[in-house]
Amino acid sequence: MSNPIFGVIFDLDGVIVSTDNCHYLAWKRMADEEGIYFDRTINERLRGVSRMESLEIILERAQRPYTDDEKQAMAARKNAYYVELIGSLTRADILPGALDTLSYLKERGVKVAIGSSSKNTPIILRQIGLENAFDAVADGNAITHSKPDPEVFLKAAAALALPPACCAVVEDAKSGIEAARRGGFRAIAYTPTPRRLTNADAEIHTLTELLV
Ligand code: B16
Ligand code: MG
Repeated sequence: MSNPIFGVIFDLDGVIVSTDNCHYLAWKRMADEEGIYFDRTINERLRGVSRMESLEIILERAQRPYTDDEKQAMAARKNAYYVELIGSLTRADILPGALDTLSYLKERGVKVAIGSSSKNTPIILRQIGLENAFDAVADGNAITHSKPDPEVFLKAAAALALPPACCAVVEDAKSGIEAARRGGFRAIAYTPTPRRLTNADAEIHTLTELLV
């Protein structure tokens, strides 16, 4: 029998709000400027992965090696493009079912948190008007190891004062599902478009499937 769930930790990008296209457009602009091939298939590999690790994946197609200083500058440039794009996010960009699901869980006394690799989490939550909607927020600013390391989810669970075994993690990325499993959480894969995430404990296609 599985443990009762007293907390739900939501990934941000791809679960609460769809920023994937903003990440894609920002990386694409930077890659084009550098003459590095980049497409949406490669972009899929960046889900849940930290900014610097994402850059390393993009640089697999580079024609020359880049110094650490150049890499820092490229990541900063991409982030500036990204921040410009997320500046136009509004409440309308919250993904379907997210608000109803949050209300439902809160009404039942279930704690809710964010567990995101993104250092831009505070900006995104402000843009979509959810800065006060969660009992805890753990993000890329609070961690030294990004997904698939469980650190961000362990921080979120600790902030909720709950053990991992009593929390579910809702994730759209392979790295996030692996992080949840490694941390001892119940791993729920959220795949709005058909995209099997193996190793999850459960798979949902709409967030309202959590309303049970
Ligand atoms: P930033 P999540 C992740 O957010 C994104 O999925 C991933 O594509 C991005 O590289 C990462 O955040 C870091 O984002 O550059 O804003 O710090 O899915 O863990 O909420
Ligand atoms: Mg995600």
